[in-house]
Amino acid sequence: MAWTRHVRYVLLACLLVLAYQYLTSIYAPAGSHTIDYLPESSSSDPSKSSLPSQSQQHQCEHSDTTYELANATFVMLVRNSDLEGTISSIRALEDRFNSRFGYPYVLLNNEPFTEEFKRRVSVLVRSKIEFGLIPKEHWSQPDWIDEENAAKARKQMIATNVKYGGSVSYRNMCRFNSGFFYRHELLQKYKWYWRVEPNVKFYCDIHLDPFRYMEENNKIYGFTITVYEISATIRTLWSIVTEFVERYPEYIATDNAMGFISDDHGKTYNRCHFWSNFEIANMDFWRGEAYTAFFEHLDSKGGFYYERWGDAPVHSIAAALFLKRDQIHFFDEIGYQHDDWGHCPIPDEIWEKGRCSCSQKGSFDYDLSSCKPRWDRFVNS
Ligand SMILES: Nc1nc2c(ncn2[C@@H]2O[C@H](COP(=O)(O)OP(=O)(O)OP(=O)(O)O)[C@@H](O)[C@H]2O)c(=O)[nH]1
Ligand SMILES: [Mg+2]
Repeated sequence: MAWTRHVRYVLLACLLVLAYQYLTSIYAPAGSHTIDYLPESSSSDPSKSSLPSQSQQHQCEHSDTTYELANATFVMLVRNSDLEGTISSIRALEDRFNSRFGYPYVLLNNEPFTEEFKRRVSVLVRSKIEFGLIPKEHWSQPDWIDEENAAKARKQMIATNVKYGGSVSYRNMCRFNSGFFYRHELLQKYKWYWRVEPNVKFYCDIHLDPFRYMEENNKIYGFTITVYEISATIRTLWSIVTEFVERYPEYIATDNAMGFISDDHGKTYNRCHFWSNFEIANMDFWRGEAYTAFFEHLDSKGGFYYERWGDAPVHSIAAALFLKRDQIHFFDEIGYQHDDWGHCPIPDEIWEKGRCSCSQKGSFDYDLSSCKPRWDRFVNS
């Protein structure tokens, strides 16, 4: 009868679909990852990508699609006491981006993570999550630092109310983020990272895979917020950078972004830096010859302890000097909040496409403390 033939065809079709899914799951290439639906950046031109249409989503729910993830991970440096803030950041990131992609996480701590911490965080994500301990030598004031001088600087910063001015552990953290995180054994297998802090917010759906975007567009360093550094924390930093530039002119990129961080062709630093609590970047840049020499030069001067150099100006100055200006990328579509300052996309089409929950009027971009207007002038110059 016609209907039994019809049933046979349907069964045969189902069998073929199952066999296909089985074979593709076995032969998926290393580094590729099966996800619920095809992220837009699988198109050859990521700038033209858009959310899959309802019909694509529907179709993809029924047929697995393999998507090649970048060689990338999230990195979080956190304490056991940051548990709730860590959960909140990961939850936001998963909701707005990663539940559709499945990038892994590496969490680092200068003390062993508790079992409770690992359990509460691991349950949040389907992707791989690893917990690492930072070696002591990457997280301590070196012996050759003159403690008397360092203590004097801390005392003075306390007296003048410099944020974290009296803290040695904050200085260890800044030095670690400047010169060591990318050397951690758990990060060796990765090229790209996205730095995430506890208690940050992500306001918009992130449709485009930022890692793939960076890779496919020859970008090295990505940011969302740029601000002025507190002068008291970097008194001698620029003169030491200038010394480096004079000694190693070969590391300075042609067509670099010096014009963004200096208003007088390098004579002085205007204190603009990319806020490093959010960073999407290529770790091979930090691992490379120019930055390695740069970090060693800075570290040898002791300013992480005699002053309070932050990893943000250190990274930003390096990116501005050793990269071509168009290798630095502003992620307008990533609505993001850290403490009191947040970036909300100003262009309506980006804000609407991201279904952003932030107020465009409240965006830090055009605040007096923001360097974004300078960045805009620089890129349009
Ligand atoms: N494991 C560990 N992580 C730390 C320590 N101090 C800071 N961190 C982490 O380092 C990052 C930066 O520290 P924050 O205290 O947020 O510093 P900040 O962003 O300059 O300042 P805030 O405005 O307070 O956020 C965060 O991811 C912290 O969780 C520490 O002593 N141990
Ligand atoms: Mg912070």
